[in-house]
Amino acid sequence: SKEAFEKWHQNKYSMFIHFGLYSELGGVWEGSPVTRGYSEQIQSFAGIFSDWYGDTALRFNPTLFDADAIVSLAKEAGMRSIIITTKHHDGFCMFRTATTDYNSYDATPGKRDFIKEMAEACKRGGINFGIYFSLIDWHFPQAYPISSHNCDFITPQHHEFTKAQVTELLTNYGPISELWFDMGSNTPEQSKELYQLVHRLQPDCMVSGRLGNDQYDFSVMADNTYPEGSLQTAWQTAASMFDETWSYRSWQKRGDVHTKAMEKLRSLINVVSHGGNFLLNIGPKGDGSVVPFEREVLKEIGIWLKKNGEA
Ligand code: FUL
Repeated sequence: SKEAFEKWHQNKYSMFIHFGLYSELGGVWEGSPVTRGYSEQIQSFAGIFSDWYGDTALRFNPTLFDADAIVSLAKEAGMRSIIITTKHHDGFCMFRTATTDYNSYDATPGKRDFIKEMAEACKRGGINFGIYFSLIDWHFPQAYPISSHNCDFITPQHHEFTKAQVTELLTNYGPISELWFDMGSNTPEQSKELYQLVHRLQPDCMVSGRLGNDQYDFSVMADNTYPEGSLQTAWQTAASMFDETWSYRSWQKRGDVHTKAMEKLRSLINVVSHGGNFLLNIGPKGDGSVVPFEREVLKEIGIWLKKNGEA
């Protein structure tokens, strides 16, 4: 609806969070840095067997993940919503689900539901809450193992599985401002069914264009790209701190905070002045803590926005 769009459009500047089992690996496999590809996709880029990768869950214990502290940081940065990965291509669910044991509640020592923690913290902090959901799932039985694409087609079984998970996510965690579907190569019928399911459960939830087949409420630019001018549609750019990865990478050369803050601030102004929404990503470490460099960048942007009357 027009109201839902207006409300979403008001977010303008939001935090994206890539957090999952891959955060524990931090871009390293068997002692060596994996330099090919995004670190959240290390399972595929390092050619790791599913069960070996899954063993990471046994030591994934993010005791320093503090959802309220992340909400405070987002607010300090001038951000109005948080969108977090519920499940990336690896298929590991960061929420308690009845659909699979491959989730942070059942498979990790801490028995955590990070989506619940984040949803509740956003509510307490008075900011909007949205979720990222990958339509690729390398852990799903009918998916090709160790492939960057089980998105060549989505089997009927996988589609049912997705619907069950989406239903849980839109039922158990309060209002979801946007559902950031990623990498769909659904059939037109599958996309349509998911789009309708979302709106039946939460009419105001905005659906991202990566669901595919023109079933969307806002379109998403390619990663880290910016359109030439204003667009005729609701749109968003998602940006990572470093083009090479969205999730934490222990060996990332980060450089200077001020330079990065100015770079991202320019992107934010570019996007918002052309009518888009801007998502700026952080990739917490496996212990759940925010990387100090990323925290400092966000704080510096927040100070600039406050000084200039924008936050
Ligand atoms: C892409 C994904 O393949 C990346 O890993 C990342 O999540 C980015 C935001 O979207 O399509």
